[in-house]
Order: sequence, then C-alpha cells, then structure tokens
Amino acid sequence: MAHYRIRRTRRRVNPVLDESSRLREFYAHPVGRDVIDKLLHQQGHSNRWVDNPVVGRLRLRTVSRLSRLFTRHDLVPTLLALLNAEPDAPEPGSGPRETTWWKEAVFYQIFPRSFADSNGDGIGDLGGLLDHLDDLQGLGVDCLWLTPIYDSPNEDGGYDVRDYRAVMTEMGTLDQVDALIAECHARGMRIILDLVVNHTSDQHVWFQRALADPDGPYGDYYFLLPPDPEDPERPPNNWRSAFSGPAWRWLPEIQRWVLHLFAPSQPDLNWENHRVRDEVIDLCRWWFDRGIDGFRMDVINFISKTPGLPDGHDLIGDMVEVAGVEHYFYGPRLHEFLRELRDRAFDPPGAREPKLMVGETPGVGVETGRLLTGADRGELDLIFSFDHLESGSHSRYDDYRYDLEFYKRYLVDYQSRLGSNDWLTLFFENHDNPRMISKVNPDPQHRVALGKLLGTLLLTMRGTPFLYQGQELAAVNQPFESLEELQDVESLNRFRTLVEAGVSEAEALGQVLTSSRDHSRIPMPWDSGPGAGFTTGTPWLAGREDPGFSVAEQDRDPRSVLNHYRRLLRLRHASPALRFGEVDVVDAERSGYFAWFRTADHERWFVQLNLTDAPLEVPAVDAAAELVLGSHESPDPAALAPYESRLYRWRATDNLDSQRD
Ligand code: TEU
Ligand code: CA
Repeated sequence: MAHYRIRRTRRRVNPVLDESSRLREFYAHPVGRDVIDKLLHQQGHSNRWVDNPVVGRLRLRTVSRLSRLFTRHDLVPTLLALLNAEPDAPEPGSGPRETTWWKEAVFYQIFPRSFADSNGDGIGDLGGLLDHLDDLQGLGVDCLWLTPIYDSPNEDGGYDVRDYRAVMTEMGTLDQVDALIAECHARGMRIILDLVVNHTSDQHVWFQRALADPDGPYGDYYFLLPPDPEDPERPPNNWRSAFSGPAWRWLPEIQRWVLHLFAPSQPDLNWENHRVRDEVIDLCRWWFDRGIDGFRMDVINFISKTPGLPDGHDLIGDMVEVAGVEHYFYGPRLHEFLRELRDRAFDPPGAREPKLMVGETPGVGVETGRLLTGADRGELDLIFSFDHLESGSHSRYDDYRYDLEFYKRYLVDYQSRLGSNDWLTLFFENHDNPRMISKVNPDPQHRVALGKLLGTLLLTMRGTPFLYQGQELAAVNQPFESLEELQDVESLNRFRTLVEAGVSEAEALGQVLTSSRDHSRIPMPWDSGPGAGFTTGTPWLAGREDPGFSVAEQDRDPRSVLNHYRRLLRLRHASPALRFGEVDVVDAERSGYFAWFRTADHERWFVQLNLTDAPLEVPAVDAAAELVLGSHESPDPAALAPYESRLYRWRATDNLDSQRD
C-alpha cells in the first residue's frame, strides 16, 4: 500500500514555534494566521492590532501569562501543538492561472427533498428534479450539486447514510440517477453528488457488523472505546456534538462508547483504518463509473483525529460550543488522507479528466484552505470556508443584521492573498443556514434589490459561485412561530439542550427560530397554485404563502430577481473577464460602497454596489461605459439607491488604458 504521508521532499517551511517565539511569528504561520483571525472575528475585533509592532513582539510565554490572568485559561500550548503539526506554507504559484471547468462553472445546490415532488407524497424526488432540468438549464447554471440521495433513515436530511450504493426509496431509483446524469451531460451540464464519509448512519451494515462483533474487523471501522474502569459513566473525553450534548453514545449491548461528532445515530468512521479508506475509495469509484463529475465532501476536514482523542481545551469549547474541535478540524493526517483519495479515486494515474473534489471544511480559514486546495498540493480543488457567514462577534443563533461591509473586507482580503495556485468559492446560502436576504435586512421593501445585489456580487466577482435553490427567487426566512413547525434535528436538539441547561423556553425558541436550517429547506415555490407547484400532496415541511415570488410569477416579470439572475448568468458565460479577469477594487476604504473592475484581454467591466439601506453618493462613471444591467430603473448617475447594484461594460473597441481610475 503506497503510503500517502506527506513526502518530505519539500523542506519544512514553517519554523517550529515554542513559548519563546513571538506573536508575529505565530501570526506568520498559516495555521496561526487562521486561528488568530478566527478568534478575533469571534470576539468582533479586527486583525489590525496584530500588525502593531509592540503586540507583534510579545513572546508567547507573555501571551500565556496574560491569557491565564484574564481568562484562567492558557491556549498557547494547545495552539502550538496545532501549528507545529503543519510544516508547509501555501505556495502562491508564479505561473498563469489554470482555467479548469470548475473555475468558470456556476454551481447550483439542490436539496432534493424540497425541490420538486413528482408522485404527490409531499417529498421532493428525482422524478421532480428531472421534470425541472429545463428550468435549470434556462437559468444558465453549469453544474448541479445534490445533497444526499442515498438510502438513509433521514435523521439528518440524508447525511446519515445507510447504503452508499442505493437511492433513498422516497427519492427514486438508481435508474433515475443514471437518467439525471445522462440528461445533464446531454445539456452540456455536469452533476456532483454529496460524499458523507466522516460518519455513517448507525443502520449502515458496517455499524451493524461492528455491534455484532466489536472486536471483529468492523469494530475498528468506528471509534468504539471501552469505559474507564475508574469512572465508567464518564465518556472517553469532553468532546461535544455539533448537534448538542456529548459526542459519545453509550452502547450497553457491547459495553462501549461510540464517537459521533453529529447526531448519536451518526457514528464517526475511523480513517486510521486503511479498510475504511479502501471502502470509501471503492464507493467513490462506483459513482464515478456511473458518470458523476465529482463530489462535495461533507465535513471532509474532520476525518483525521488527534491520536488518543485527547480532551478539548475548555476555552475553545466555551467559544465555539464544540469542545474538542481543535483535535479534528485540521487533523495530523488530513493532507495524507486527501492525497490518497485523489490519487486512488478522484484523479488516478491515466485518468481522462479528474473528478472534482469540493471540501466542506467548517473551521478552515484562508491559509489552511490554500494548503488544502493549492494546485500544487494534490488534495482538494475547492473548499467551503464558513468564516464569512456571520459578521461581527455573532453566531448563527443570534438575531442580528449581517453587515455586508464585513463580507466586502473579508473578500478583498481573501482575494489579495491568492496566487495562481489558488481559487475560492463564492456563496452566501446553503441547506445549513438561514436565507441571506433575511440576515442582512428582512424589511420587505428591500427584498428585490438585495436579491439582485447578492446575485450580482457572486456572479461578477472572481471565484466559483455556488447558488442555493431559491436564492435566484430572493427566497427569505420563514415566519416560524413554534417548534412544532420545525423538522431539523440540529434545531430540535438545540432547543431541548438549552432548556435543560436552564435557558427560558422563549429565549431557546428565539435562538432556534432565528437559526433553524429549516428556513432554507422550505419547498421550492414553482407557482402560486396549491402546494406552490412543489407537490399535489402535503409537503413534508410547510412554507408560508409568498405571493409574487414563485418561479412562474417571476418568469413573467422582466424586472424579477429570477430574470436578473438569468441575465447575470448569460453575461458571465459570454465574458472571459467576468470569469477569469483580475479584480481591482476601488475606494475599498469607503464603508457601504463596494465597487470593482474586472479586466481581461479587451474586456472591462465595472460593478457598483450600495451595501446599505440608505442612498449613497457615487462618482460619475466614465461616459464610455455602458450600463449593461442595473437593479433599478432610471438610475441616478450621482447616487445609488439603497442596495442598488449596477454592472457597466466598456465596449471592446474602447481604449481601456484611458479608463483606469
Ligand atoms: O454540515 C457540517 C456543519 O458544520 C454544519 O452542520 C454546521 O455545524 C451547522 O449546521 C451550520 O453551519 C454538514 C452538512 O452540511 C450538514 O447538513 C450535516 O448535518 C452535517 O454535515 C453532518 O453530516
Ligand atoms: Ca415524492
């Protein structure tokens, strides 16, 4: 078995740090940079103060003393261990940027259960998806991403897989998957599925065999640990589940604890066991043989855990709620496991075209993301980092107004750090988060403008845009009023855990209604008729009436958000500059104003966004520029209306040099 340990052909780039190292050395380390940026972001602070020469000279032992003084905790040893496990720094690359299909494609994420129901059982299915492929092709997206459609007990939206090679009964059949793949390819579109291999369902046959014989070969597929004879009631460590409660479930029938970073019915796979890796590689190949173009890889950065599964640091646990996360969000063998997956399954020697690897990587930041996706790394192609999804010191559970100025500064900084080896994803929504319009400003008067602004931002910025079903319709959160309206395991567990911890039911309900993943899992509104055209039956999750925002109603309205997305996608497809052009941000320091040039060959575009709910004075744009697409009719050349977005283009014949600001 070829080993995929990181070939130390490259010398260690990062110095080994210790308590005598200075804070600026810590911040110069790729993991250190991401960790400090995240901690500062959590606390709502800018990372500018780390550039302060006095602060940067602080030795880590001094930081330890200060940390113990103010927080009774000392994070430094824990963080030093994390940093010193990463010898590499991102290679920016000096050659031209590679132009692969997934860099210019626009992806469209589908939560099939809520997309279209073809048999009236109230559950979206593959038949419904096949019925709407023309709509998706008409929208102009290039690659579909389906969240899990595999056989599953569905305790977590299909992210608890019972059989990777079978389709969930209510979703349809393997023949329909084959038809979907063929239909996408026939339309010049692609399709990726969702690879959930950090864990399985506890009904998977591997887990059933592990229960039957915990000391047999399948026992080592999972983390099954015997109780501590001194304290059998105490789980093996203090790790917490992302879905509330301990990350350990006691199995009395076999007298073992089993690790589950998510629901108790989602036991983690033990990737240290090469048989597990062989199984995953085999199932990937099985799906590639059916013709899919790659996978979105669920929490793929969690697959490598610190050996011995040590306790997590209390302070980190308090800050991010999931104690123990430092021992698995960027584990010691992560790079190695990813290289093995690419080498043996996604891009094996002699492959005609590599299969796409999009890692979902909660907790990964800009620098660690570059180490996971750099063209020179042989690991992932793209990642989803979630650092931008909450602004200020807020968490998803806070009812607050997201500040788009934060996203602008985040994106400008991110773009500035990327070299030709790097690329990034651009997204605001998915099936795990509330709707972005509602996070920014729920006032209905701004809904259409905001919907167009967010689409313009994602589809004219450099990177690979991922749109989530309904975003093109300016979908907003649901006015949920009670727990009974919710289905999401994460929301229901959180409510129960909060109340058990003494939080008032009203406060717990407030947190859960604000953040529930059900907001983004409401059925797609295809028309304004009964069942919104989603189903002829009773939908599995009920959405509110939303007059004027169904596909059919927006299809007929030339000024609709849907038609704005269609135009944006057409312009992007026709323009190399909007896909690969350099980004030149102008007036970056001007709060509330986000404007940039995209330039390539003989094309130049200029994008102007008003990130605020108030009018914004703007400099006149060169008369040679044509306003190709604007969110508002009769725009005022001297001011942008609230959340107004504009897209200008210089005609290719113009002498572009004279246009530079
Ligand atoms: O999400 C992982 C993850 O980090 C999110 O669950 C996150 O903790 C929170 O829900 C939103 O930020 C992936 C899938 O996207 C999610 O639907 C699954 O529930 C989870 O993994 C377990 O498979
Ligand atoms: Ca159905």
